[in-house]
Amino acid sequence: MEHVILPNDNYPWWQRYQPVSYQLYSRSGTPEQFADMVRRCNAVGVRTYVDAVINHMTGLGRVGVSYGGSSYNGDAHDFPGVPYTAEHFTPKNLCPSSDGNVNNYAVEENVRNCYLVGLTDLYGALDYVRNAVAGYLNNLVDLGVAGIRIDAAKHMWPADIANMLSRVKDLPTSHGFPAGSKLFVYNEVIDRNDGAVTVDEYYDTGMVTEFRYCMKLAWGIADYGQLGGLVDYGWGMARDDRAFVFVDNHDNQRGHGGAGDVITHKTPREYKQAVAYMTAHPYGFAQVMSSYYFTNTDEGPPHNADWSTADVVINADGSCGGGWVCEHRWNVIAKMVRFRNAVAGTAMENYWNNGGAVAFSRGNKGFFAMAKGGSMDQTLSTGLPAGTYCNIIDSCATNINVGSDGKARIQINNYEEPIVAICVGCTADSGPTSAPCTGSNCGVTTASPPVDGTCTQAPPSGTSRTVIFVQKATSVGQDLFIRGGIDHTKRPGCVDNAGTSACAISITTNSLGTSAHYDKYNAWRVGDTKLDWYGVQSGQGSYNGQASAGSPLAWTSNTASSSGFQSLNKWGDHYWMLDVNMDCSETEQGWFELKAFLTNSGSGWENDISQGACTGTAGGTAPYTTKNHMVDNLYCRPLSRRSLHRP
Ligand code: LAG
Ligand code: CA
Repeated sequence: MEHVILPNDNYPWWQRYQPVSYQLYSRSGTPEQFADMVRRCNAVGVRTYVDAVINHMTGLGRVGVSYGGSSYNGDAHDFPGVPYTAEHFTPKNLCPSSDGNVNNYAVEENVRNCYLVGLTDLYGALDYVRNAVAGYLNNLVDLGVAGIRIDAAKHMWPADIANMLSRVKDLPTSHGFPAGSKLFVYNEVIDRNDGAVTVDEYYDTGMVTEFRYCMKLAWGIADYGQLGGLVDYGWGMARDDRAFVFVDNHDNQRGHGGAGDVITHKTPREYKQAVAYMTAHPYGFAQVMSSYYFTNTDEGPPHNADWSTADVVINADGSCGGGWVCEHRWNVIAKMVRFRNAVAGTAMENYWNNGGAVAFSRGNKGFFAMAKGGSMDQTLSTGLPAGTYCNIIDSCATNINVGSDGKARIQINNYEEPIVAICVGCTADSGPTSAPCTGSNCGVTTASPPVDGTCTQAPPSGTSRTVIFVQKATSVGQDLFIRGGIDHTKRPGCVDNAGTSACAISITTNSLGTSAHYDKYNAWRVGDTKLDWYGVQSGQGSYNGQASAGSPLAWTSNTASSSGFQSLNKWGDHYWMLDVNMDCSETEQGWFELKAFLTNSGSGWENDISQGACTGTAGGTAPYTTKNHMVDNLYCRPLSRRSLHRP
């Protein structure tokens, strides 16, 4: 959103927390650039979450013109870019503090009706304000944003938030969200059992930040003996399915809100242990922080000469440069996110802690151990089936053998990364495939937030973007589909039902565009969750009453001026295209079959195919022969078949 511009303070990071309008201009770019980023991220399974500042506008005394041209005047309560005028701000008589500012956290009305650090407080009880905020959120939803953090939610009345959210539409299926998905919401509430406002008041409006967790974790990393008490409901910590947890955030890592007793990237060795423990531990929905380096606590992000935010520099080794820390790319952190996804939905068991080292299992799916001093040697119960596992933290350089009694000798000898994480199905560079997110929980409903991992919005690991072109010069009005999967004779459990057949392959379709040219494609790809042999799927979208006949293709061209232009089409007109994320684990070692299907006085099924062996550098031998097209999905190749060919 547009925010104040403060050259005299060297454009501090907290400019952003003084909104001027809901136009998406900021130091980071334009609305068009934002929309483009979200679209491209969604296309590769990366979701976008927006920090929504809806409790207030600018501070008193702030006057100027913002990035999108909107003027602002805090003292006059004048924000024509929305527009908001004085009557849209909380009436003075509702705030019990003498100077009008929040200054007594023991009194609810003080916290919620007064001005937080002098920021002009929006009157969320008004229909007009609720509608303006919902308009902003609906614009984000239209652009494909998956969720929001509600800044300063503690300073808003839960009923006002609930009303605003009730006006927000479901997430668009055109961006790959399952029908009925809701905006993911987490409420920022700093609660240490030290005031009138508590986290449980926000359970109906989404998840809620759990700042006690930052402290408890920091204490535990300093003294492993305390890790066992990480979650302390006696201290009022949020319910497991509502807690939004993190090691540090943008405020408390630099001494702003919720600071004190927090570990940050400035002590990397401790930070890795803290993030590892958080991601291994089942409590809450975990957020991984990604920062920029700073010395001054007001300092903004790396910037260009005009103070606009600088691009992130990615070094040859995958780390970040240009002033960006990119904790999420650190080895331990990236690997532990995989571990968390691999063990999602399991409980913590076999907990062991000797004060200097800690270990536990996650159901029968994973086992985690960590040694404060850098070394340990202990035989422990892992909860895992017997077998040989490898430590994903050291990229499988070391093996761990679990005996038939479930026990294993756990040795750590690594000062910088003193961690062992093993999980069923995990290899050096991949975790097992988790189930794709289906149903209304994927976007996170405010009523029942999801468990991360089981419901990550990104395609699960093992999912690959797959684009299929079929060349066919069709007649006007004809539509082309593909059907496919695995031959019924090759697998048990194959039935004529996409939802249950073991021969159908899970897909999520990607948008190719929103212009009228793609109306049919967009209508038919709704609910198309399988590449299968059986025609229209139950629940699949229809176009003007016309049912789909498989997975829809869109007519494309390589001519830039054509309405069907697609940059991936390198060949010409009439290259019908499908763009999906495919669950590789359901292919035959990366192979799958398909055939085209032409409707509207078309011939139906494409003729049988007699396909020779693939040649060229990517060539491989199909697992069986078929009368259909046999496709070798290079990105779905398992390690054993990947060799040097993986593009
Ligand atoms: C939050 N959570 O409730 C944010 O996480 C936190 O970063 C925001 O404060 C705060 N709420 C308001 O959105 C940040 C800085 C403040 C800054 C404020 C507004 O931590 O330091 O206040 O954003 O930009 C600044 C000055 C104050 C001044 C105020 C208003 O530091 O001295 O009174 O602006 O002009
Ligand atoms: Ca308020």
